[in-house]
Amino acid sequence: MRVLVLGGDGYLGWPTAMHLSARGHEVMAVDNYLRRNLARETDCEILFETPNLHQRARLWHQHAGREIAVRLGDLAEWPFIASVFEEFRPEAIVHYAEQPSAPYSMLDRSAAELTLKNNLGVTFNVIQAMSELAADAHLVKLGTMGEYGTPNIDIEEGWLTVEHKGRSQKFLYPRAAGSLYHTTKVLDTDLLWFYVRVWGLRVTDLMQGPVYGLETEENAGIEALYPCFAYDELFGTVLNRFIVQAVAGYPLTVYGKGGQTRGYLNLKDTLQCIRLSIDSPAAPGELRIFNQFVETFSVNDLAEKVRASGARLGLDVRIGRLANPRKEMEEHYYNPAHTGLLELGLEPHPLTDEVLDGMVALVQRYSNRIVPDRIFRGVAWRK
Ligand code: USQ
Repeated sequence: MRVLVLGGDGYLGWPTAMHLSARGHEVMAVDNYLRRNLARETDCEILFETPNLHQRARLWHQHAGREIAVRLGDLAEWPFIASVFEEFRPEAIVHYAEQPSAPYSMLDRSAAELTLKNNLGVTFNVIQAMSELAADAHLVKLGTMGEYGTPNIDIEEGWLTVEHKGRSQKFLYPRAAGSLYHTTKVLDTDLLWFYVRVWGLRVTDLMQGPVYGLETEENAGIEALYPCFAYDELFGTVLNRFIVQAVAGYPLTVYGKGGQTRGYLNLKDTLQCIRLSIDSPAAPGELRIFNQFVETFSVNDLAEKVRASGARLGLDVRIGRLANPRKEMEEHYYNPAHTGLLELGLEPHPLTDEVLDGMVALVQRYSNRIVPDRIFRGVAWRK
């Protein structure tokens, strides 16, 4: 299949491009380096050297004998996205092309505006480009488990049937996001649902939890093909951050009471979920929603696991307790359904001791690159 990977330079985008290419899809990766530029502007550079997309595509070709086409430009600009769709005529589109950080979206007014305009603007343009130039293509859109928030009832997979005064109707499950970033994903879902209803688009919206990990089948042992692994407060996800903190001897930055529970998954499982979604597309006029995670953990669970892993590897890991810079529930009920992707064939990689020790040991090899100043700044959810 011809698969467009939008946001193909990112933590998930580049591994996805390689994974789909390795499985015989014709892949074009598109990016405008927004994520790289924001990291540079905010002094949040990542742990590994990541060559630019053209260089990585060349390395991939040398390594795997397969081509990944690369286009650089801003998908929020109509002439650019239209030229990409006209040239490539995608059969599937994987849409990661969004500002992905909750703390960045809460940094200040201009960061919030960038997040809102970029995320909604790109999703809108993707919808328009599909309708005009790739009407039968299937969109695989990355949403987030954070769209649901932490309600005091079970979270269903995207939809909820409501009984009211003797009648019933299926609605999008209620959303209550905890940051502006997460709210843009709620707005994306609403936009997609509208155009699915009126134009019959085919869409899979993946409600993904925080991802951890580094190595995949395609990049194992090749640093230049590693994803952009962030450990700073703005762009790093919590487990990746804790691993780096453990190696740096920095007390683990548990926010508040640490009972915040989320659904986590290994980067390898993100790749499987995307591939499985592409291989069995949504029908025309269907908004299919999957909850994309493998296991739930609280922040305290993760901190304990990293402390134990450190002990096995000779590191003395301390757990710190910080006043929570975010506005979120620190003790709450959390029971989300996640059967859809398992039914499609997902074979989960759980967070075993061996997997965690492997990640810690890998980061230990690069410990001299860690800049402790990047670990915590306290970007607060204030008014
Ligand atoms: N947390 C800490 N200490 C830290 C960092 C985070 O206690 O040093 C806590 C946060 O307060 C939160 C939880 O860990 O309760 C997860 O935080 P995170 O930074 O790993 O995840 P989040 O900001 O929600 O965003 C990440 C990705 C985002 C994705 C989302 C999935 O950056 O792109 O959509 O995970 S989810 O969390 O399910 O919404």
